[in-house]
Amino acid sequence: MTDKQKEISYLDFKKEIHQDYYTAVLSRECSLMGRREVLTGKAKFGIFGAGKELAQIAWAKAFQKGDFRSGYYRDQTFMMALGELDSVGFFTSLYAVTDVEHEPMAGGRQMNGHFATRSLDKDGNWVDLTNQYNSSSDISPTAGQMPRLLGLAQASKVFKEVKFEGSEKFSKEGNEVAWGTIGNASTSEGLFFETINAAGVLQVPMVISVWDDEYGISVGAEYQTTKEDISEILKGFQRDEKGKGYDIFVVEAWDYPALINTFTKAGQVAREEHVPVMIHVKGMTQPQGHSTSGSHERYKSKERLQWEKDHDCILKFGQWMIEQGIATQEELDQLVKDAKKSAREGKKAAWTIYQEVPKRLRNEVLPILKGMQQQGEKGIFITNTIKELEAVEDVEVAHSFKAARKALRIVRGDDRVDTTALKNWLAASTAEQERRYSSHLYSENPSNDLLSATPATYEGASEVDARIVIRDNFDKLFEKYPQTMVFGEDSGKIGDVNQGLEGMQSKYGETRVADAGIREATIMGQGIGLAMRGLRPIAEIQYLDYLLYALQIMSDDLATVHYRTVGGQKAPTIVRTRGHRLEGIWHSGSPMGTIINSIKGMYVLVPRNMTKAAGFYNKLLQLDNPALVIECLNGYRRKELLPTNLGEFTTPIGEVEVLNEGTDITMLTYGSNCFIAEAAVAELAELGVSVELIDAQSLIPFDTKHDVVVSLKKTNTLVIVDEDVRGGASAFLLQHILEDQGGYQYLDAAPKTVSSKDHRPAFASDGDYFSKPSLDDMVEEIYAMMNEKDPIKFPAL
Ligand SMILES: Cc1ncc(C[n+]2csc(CCOP(=O)(O)OP(=O)(O)O)c2C)c(N)n1
Ligand SMILES: [Mg+2]
Repeated sequence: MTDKQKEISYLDFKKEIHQDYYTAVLSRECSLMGRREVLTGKAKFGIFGAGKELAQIAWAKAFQKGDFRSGYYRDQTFMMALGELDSVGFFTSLYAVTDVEHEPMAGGRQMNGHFATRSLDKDGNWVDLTNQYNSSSDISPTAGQMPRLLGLAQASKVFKEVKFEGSEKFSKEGNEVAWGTIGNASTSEGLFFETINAAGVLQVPMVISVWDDEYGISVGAEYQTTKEDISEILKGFQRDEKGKGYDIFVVEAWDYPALINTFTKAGQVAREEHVPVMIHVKGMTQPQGHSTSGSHERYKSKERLQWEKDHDCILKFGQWMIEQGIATQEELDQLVKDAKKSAREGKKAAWTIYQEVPKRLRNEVLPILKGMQQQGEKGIFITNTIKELEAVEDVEVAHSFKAARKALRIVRGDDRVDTTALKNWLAASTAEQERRYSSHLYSENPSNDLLSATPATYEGASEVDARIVIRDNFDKLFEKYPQTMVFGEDSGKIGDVNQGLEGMQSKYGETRVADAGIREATIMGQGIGLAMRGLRPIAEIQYLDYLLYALQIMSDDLATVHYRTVGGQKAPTIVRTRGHRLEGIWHSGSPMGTIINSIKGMYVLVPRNMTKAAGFYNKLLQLDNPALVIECLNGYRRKELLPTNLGEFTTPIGEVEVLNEGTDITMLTYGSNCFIAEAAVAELAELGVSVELIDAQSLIPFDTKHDVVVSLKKTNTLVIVDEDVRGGASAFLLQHILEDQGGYQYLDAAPKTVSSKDHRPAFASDGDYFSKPSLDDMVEEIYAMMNEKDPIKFPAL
């Protein structure tokens, strides 16, 4: 290298460090200003990354395009260092701007500090993820980012083997690293330990950094972590002669060169060797305390507060730059000045953006209200409402709505006040808000036609044990879609506990058909992370009752991902499980109400047989929404005809099926109950009752064509039979039928739900008989309803 070249490279080196200092200070200034915005009432709540800047600058240097982040609310500096967040974006998120052009992370749906990049374009199609920095969308529950991180990392391993049309958008030969961050206190969560163990077993390219500031809000390390030291206690995970494991690094939060070395090394190990790495960053601080609710002076000692001041990573970084002759104090002062200016300008620009919608709406509604004020006798009474709306300083959208709705109530009954314009305004503006706050709960991709279906064909078909239908259908799916894979407890070697995957592992390999440890939450996390990187995972949960272990992550992460990013990310994970009419407290197969009410955003499908189930899998792989499919555990040995168009036929989603036509009463049920109900229907026929039996098939979405009400128009009587507790799925179905379908208009008797006892079902056949609705219960309940209608024709039993 010539002297000139050396000089240039030294200048570049210096420039880069100056830039790093600037970014760290910009991030800090945003935090400080952000806190003030909350305290002065312009923003609702703020949580910031102050005291954790420097490690994130180092991390960003090791983070490559195609890599994924799964982190938490302290990572603003990292996002800034990558160029994924500027001061305007920081403040649009703080103010909760809903326009994704200006707040691309969450469109104002999440509180600030919940970072994301966009994996989908405006039409919902994947962008090239290998050509951008990727941050999976954060969630607030502590350690909730961990299960997804596992899946994001595993995807790289899968892409080393799996290729398909379009897969080059997701991975370059599996070369990507998934980087996680977590606070020291959050490592106390089970999800953290479950993920750490699973990643060690799977040996995936995952780097997990612990940002250790010795606190979790006010609770110190002595209450959080054994020996108060997470890397110390995880030493057993370190790789050594006894086996594969982790590399574990410890580094101080203010040591710039050491941080850069550590993150670079960690990235190399994970990327090149597919060995997971943990980086314990010690000595982080919280100069502003935990969040805008409360101050840390309340719970930190004077000594600790002083220590945090002295060990502030930006202060120490600046001192180091001066000591090394990399910057003068004047240069640092200038960088601080520039950063402050950018933060201030960003804040101002963001506030202007934020105010656009509320101001526009107020400007629209005020003239309408003023017009009404002049009319009739009551118009004048809206004067105060108008004045109040005019007087609001930091106007919000709701102010205009409240005024408009109040005005309509005030002028009610006065025909001389023309309310047409106001009502039109309300209708149009409500639709606008609907898009702003309620879009993208489900995929809005126009190609998602849920109701179209290809029927199963049966020329020359023979009867088989129903598990064969499932198995042979999966075989076709794995052949047809190289991006599909399945994993779960006992799913691999033995082909699941009911052999619906028999032989699949030997045919498609251990990567695509895999056994997993007993760890439902991270099985779900694998499903989420893999799906976010373009694969089509089928995450298998062995029995429905154990879904509860994964329900939190399903509810908080999987079901919300599309909604919380306003369509910017998706995870079309298929969750496969088996349940319905099982026996016992923890093998009930029935907690449906708990499930459906916590995973809105996913489809919940309850096929009564294996052909229906297979048809759902076939359908789901044509769609891009996550779904839960609950197969009937007692259905695998039933006989079913083996369709000849395996992998092709589909079950429509959101459509009920009439299993028996009748005229006296409509009986709605689903899953394994269909078979008991069919027997009940046969016996009721002998008693002179004609039952129309309907299989719901799909709980979310339920009966989108409103076929149940068509049946009610004929029978005028409704009974819902459910194996769940009272107020569970039966209440959900009843509300749909009565409210959404207006079913109450056609009833000439009170609708009835037949459900289980409130306790968990007791064990064995007798426990089942006395806990869940039996055939006898169904027959008697329905007969009693008929008796009430016509005691002569149906004399009391
Ligand atoms: C499951 C869950 N429990 C509680 C909270 C409330 N909470 C938010 S942050 C936090 C402390 C986290 O501390 P730590 O992991 O050390 O991160 P730090 O804020 O110190 O960076 C708590 C208890 C939460 N968000 N989620
Ligand atoms: Mg902490």
